[in-house]
Formats: sequence, C-alpha cells, structure tokens
Amino acid sequence: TKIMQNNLAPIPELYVSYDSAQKLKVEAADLTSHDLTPRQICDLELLMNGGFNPLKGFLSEEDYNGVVENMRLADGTLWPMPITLDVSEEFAGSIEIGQDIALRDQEGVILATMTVTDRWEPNKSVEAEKVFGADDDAHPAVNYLHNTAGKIYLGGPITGIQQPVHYDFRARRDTPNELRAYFRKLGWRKVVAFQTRNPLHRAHQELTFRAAKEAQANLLIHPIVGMTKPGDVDHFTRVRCYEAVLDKYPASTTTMSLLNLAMRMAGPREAVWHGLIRANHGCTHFIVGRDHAGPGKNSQGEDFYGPYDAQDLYRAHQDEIGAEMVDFKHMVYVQERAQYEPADEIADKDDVTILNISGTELRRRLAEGLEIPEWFSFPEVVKELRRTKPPRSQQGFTVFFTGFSGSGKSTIANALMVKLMEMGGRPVTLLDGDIVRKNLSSELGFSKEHRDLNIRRIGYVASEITKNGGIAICAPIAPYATTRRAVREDIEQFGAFVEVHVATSIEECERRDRKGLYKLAREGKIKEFTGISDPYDVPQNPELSVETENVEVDNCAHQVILKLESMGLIAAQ
Ligand code: PPS
Repeated sequence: TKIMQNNLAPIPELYVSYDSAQKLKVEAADLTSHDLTPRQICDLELLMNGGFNPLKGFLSEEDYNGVVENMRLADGTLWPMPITLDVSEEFAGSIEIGQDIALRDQEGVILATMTVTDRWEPNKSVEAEKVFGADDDAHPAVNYLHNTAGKIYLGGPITGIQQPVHYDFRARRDTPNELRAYFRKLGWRKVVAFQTRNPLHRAHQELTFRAAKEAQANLLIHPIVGMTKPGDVDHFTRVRCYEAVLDKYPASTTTMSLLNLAMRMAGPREAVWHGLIRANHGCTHFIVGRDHAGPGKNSQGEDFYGPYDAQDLYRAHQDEIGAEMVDFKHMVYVQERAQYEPADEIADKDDVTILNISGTELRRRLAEGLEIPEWFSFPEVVKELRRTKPPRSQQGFTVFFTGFSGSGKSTIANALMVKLMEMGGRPVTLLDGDIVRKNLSSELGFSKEHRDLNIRRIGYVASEITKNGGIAICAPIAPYATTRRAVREDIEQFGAFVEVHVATSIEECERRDRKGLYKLAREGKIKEFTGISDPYDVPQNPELSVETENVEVDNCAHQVILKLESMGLIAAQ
C-alpha cells in the first residue's frame, strides 16, 4: 500500500463571519422562506461545514445531471450523490430565478440563505435507476424520492448563517475542521475511519483495530447519527454503546466523532460518497466492507447490489477520493484459541470450533431475553441494548378490538383489562369507544371523516402508551380497513399491534340490541349506523377473530390472553 499522509489544513466552509451572520439573519427574516425537511437539515449541515466539500450549495441542474449520469459535477469533479433541495410545485412556482430564499429549521430558525440559480423537474425514475440501481420502492431512498421528496428541485449557492442546533451529545459532534485540528494537535498523520449505523460488538472492535494496525494509523469511529435505515437501533442507544466500546481500545489510539449524515443506503455510490466525506474530515483511510451501506432486499427478494460492488467502485476511484480503502475482514471467534481471527486466514478451519452470531440471531435473542455470550459482545453494550429493547414480554403493546355496535367489544375488552391487571407488571389503559367519544372526540359525529379522525386519535394515544411500555386496549367499531392499517403502522414502530375481530354477526347484534340503537337506526332516527346504513370492512387478517354467540365473555377474553402468550407478549406463568 502506498503511504498517505493527511494534509490537515482547514477546508472551506460556507459560513459567513459571526458579525455578518447576525446582520444577515435580520435581513433574511424578510425573504421567502423554505422549511427544511429533516433530511435537508442533515445535508445543509454537511454542506456548510465542509463535509460535502467541494459543493458550494444544493446542486444546479447541470451538476445534478452529471452526478446522476456519471458521478461527476459539470466541471468533472467526482461526486456520486445528488444533494438536492426538493420542494413542492407550489413553492417552486412562487420563486423567481436569482431570488434569495431563507432556509429554516423545523422551529423556524434561519440556518442559511440560498440564491436560487436553478429550478427544474427531475426525472425521478432516471435518478432512481442511475443512482440507486433500480426504480424500486423497496429501496428506502427510492421510496423517499417518489413518496416523500418534493416534485421540483431548486439549486444554488448557500450562505451559511448558523449550524443546526443539537441538544444531544454535543461534545461528540465535530465539524471537518474541528477533527482536522484535533488530528493536527495529536500528530495523527494517518487516520482510518470506520463508518457504522449499528451497535459495535467484539468482532467490530477487533476488525477496526486490526485495520488501523495494518495501515499503521490511528482510528476514528465515525458513526452516523443523522438518518439511517428505517428500523435501525436509535442513535441515542447506539452512542451510549459506542462510548462503552471506546474504552476497550488501547489508550490514545482511537477516538469517536458523530456524523450527522442522512444516509441513502446506495451501496457502491454511497461508499464513494462516504469516502469523500471522510477525506474531508481529515482521514487517510476508510474501511469498506462486504455490502457497504446495503439497502436490503428489492421487491423481488434479491439484493440490490453484489456483495463486493461497493469495494470495486471505491477501489476504482480511491485516488480521487483521497482516502485509501481498507478491506473489512470478516472476523470470527475461534473457541479453542479464545480469540477473533479473520475467517479467511484460519488454516486449521476443520480442527477448530468457529463461533458466530448473525444479526438476525442477535435480534431474536434480545427480543426473547435469551443469553448473549461475552465472547460475542461487551456486557455494557448488551446491557444498553436490553435497556432500550426489553424482551417482548416487557414491551408495550396494543390490543385493538373491532366489530359492530353491541358485538361485545367493550365487555370483552373490560374482562381482558381485569385479567391483565391481575397479572400485573405493566399499566393497562382501556380506550373504549364510548369513553373516547366522551373525552377525546366529543365534538365528532359518525361521518367517514369523523370516524377516521376518532380512530386516528385513539391510535395516537395507543401508540404513545405502547411506546412507553404500557398496554393499550382499544374497543371502537373502527369500520374502515385503511384506517385500521394506518393505526397499525403508527403502533408497530413501538410495539405489537394485536387486531381482534369481535365477529358477532349484524343479525345477532340487532337481536340483542342492548342499547336500543338498532331499533332507532331501522326507524331512520339514527343515520349512518354501522351495519344498517353505513359500511363495515370485515378484517381480512386479524391476529384473532372471536365468536361471541354461545361463548362466555370470560372465554373470549381468555382466547385473547392465549394469543398474547403465543406472541410472546406475556410471559408464560
Ligand atoms: S367509530 O366508527 O369507530 O368511530 O365508532 P365508535 O367511536 O366506536 O362509536 C360507536 C358507538 O357510538 C354509538 N353510535 C353509533 N355507532 C355506529 N354508528 C352510528 N351512527 C352511531 N351513533 C351512535 C354506539 O353506541 C357505538 O357504541 P358501541 O360501544 O360500539 O355499541
């Protein structure tokens, strides 16, 4: 390998001086303003602090076309990722070319101004194909492109006023120039950067330290805390884990800094982008592994990229990137020698016991509260992970009953609540249709719009309860399948959603007519009555469907309990 040393001179930032910023901030208050999305805030921060050097703003149309087509800006400079300011058609229509606009964070603070030099409607399918490799919504960035990003792109140079505000881990966040100054101060002339969006375990610690030794360099753990792949461990938990791992490296060999990057999961192009960003942060080497920044499976169930595509593309451009690639060795634990070794360097493979725990197996063990051996991870890391994601039997969840008026939802829900309270361990809240309509939704009627609002409110409260480790029992009619699905999505971010169809037939409900409402509905005295003069979408795939005719309430509630047990939500006694 060739010896590379870093040039630690400061790189250009897009910020104006403190005095100018104060002045500009006042002037910018009169400009048309754009409220940045969370992803745009991440992009803007790295534009302004030089992380995306040599970009001077959001891409112009010409630069965008070059980047999409052949990974190059119009002047030929290597740049693999479109950094674009996507806006609505309506907003774009209100802007004139040459106009300055103010870019505000989500609380309205002006972070920068931009002179709009370009406005165009991108061909998003082409962008998806070229940049992400396929126009397939299963790719998180393609899904974002089509379903979240605005239709029009604006481009132009940025004048930076202030950094986005962060309230968490401030001491661990560094701009490229702050890291450069740190390396300069410590005399770190060669630095290997390790990119990660996952918690680190022993194998990672071994491979990163080995990579640094091989390059005779120091090590920078450079985790992403901006936006990662949906479903990843949240960054608060991860940073606490990283801090624990940092203590395991020999003193003054390794440091950690947090990078507020919004990842795109673009595999090969992403690897090149990551390398450029690390070079800007003063690093000379960058670890690229198998399937770097991989987005998972496409809609056909296949990988989007080949396992070594990222390494190949990176290697082909590494001189231009300015940070040399270090191969990510697949480390495995050799039981007889009680140490980690690169899988491809074990000569006596057939005579030793090789241990490995996959990511899927780790998640299963965490979910079920099973043992995670010390050879695999550090006790401090496992403790943090368990604290954030306790086993399912200690997580919050929602039981969502749906069915006709008078089907028995409330009675079964009440019985279930009492049984769960008898077991103890988690707080239980009953959101019964009638109670909710008295407290949360007293102004609502029974039109589709009002019913949807009512159900979304119930879903919101249930999702908060679930998030905070409680049990929410909901018992509305909830006649619309799409609305029930939306509530399911809200809740499943935080815990299990158990849909229970109380499948009493409309005839039986009308025969019982406990509240005399069916009679009134038949007489036309109550309008839009579910099952009589208003629709009910029968649940197609509920977790459970209970019959109530000739079955005791106690037994119905018991069926729900059994279901919860089988889903691991309550521990078997
Ligand atoms: S919904 O559709 O989910 O918003 O309904 P929900 O909040 O569960 O409220 C249903 C209860 O309101 C009474 N009620 C009606 N139900 C259906 N349709 C009409 N038009 C209607 N008007 C009043 C009825 O008592 C329902 O109570 P339950 O507990 O389901 O019998």
